[in-house]
Amino acid sequence: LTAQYNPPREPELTVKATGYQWYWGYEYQPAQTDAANAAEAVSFESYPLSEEDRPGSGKEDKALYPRLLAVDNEMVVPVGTVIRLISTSADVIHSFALPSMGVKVDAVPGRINEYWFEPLKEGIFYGQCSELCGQSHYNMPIGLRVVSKEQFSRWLAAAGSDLE
Ligand SMILES: [Cu+2]
Repeated sequence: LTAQYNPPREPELTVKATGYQWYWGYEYQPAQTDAANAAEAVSFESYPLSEEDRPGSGKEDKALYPRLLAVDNEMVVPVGTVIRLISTSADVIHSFALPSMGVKVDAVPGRINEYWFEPLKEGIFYGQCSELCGQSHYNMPIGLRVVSKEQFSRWLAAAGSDLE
């Protein structure tokens, strides 16, 4: 079990996913070894995409942005990178489940759970809260956007100012 848990390489990026009733908050923690990125952590909230927001956000394509899965701000990560995912909750127990990445980790208030994954191709992937957490349990999706490393650096640099 210990061998299964250990990541294959040192994680290059740590993202904290916090469950709230009923949305997710993401916080990017710069790698300690990477002085250039150490400036500031980026954090933002990710809400389910409402029907009214589809046209304004350019997310009208329901094949790419499906009902009950699409979000306003995706969690963005670079392809081919070992990502440490840490998860907790600010209220009740949620669970961060992203089947295409083999990720399912409980988000428990007062605890930090840790997992890792490595996306191997670019694209958009979806997951859902997998712990019954109240009225809108069904509607707090997880949207993951996997981009090239170069796109990711640009996104991260812009995110600090754009998303706050
Ligand atoms: Cu939940």
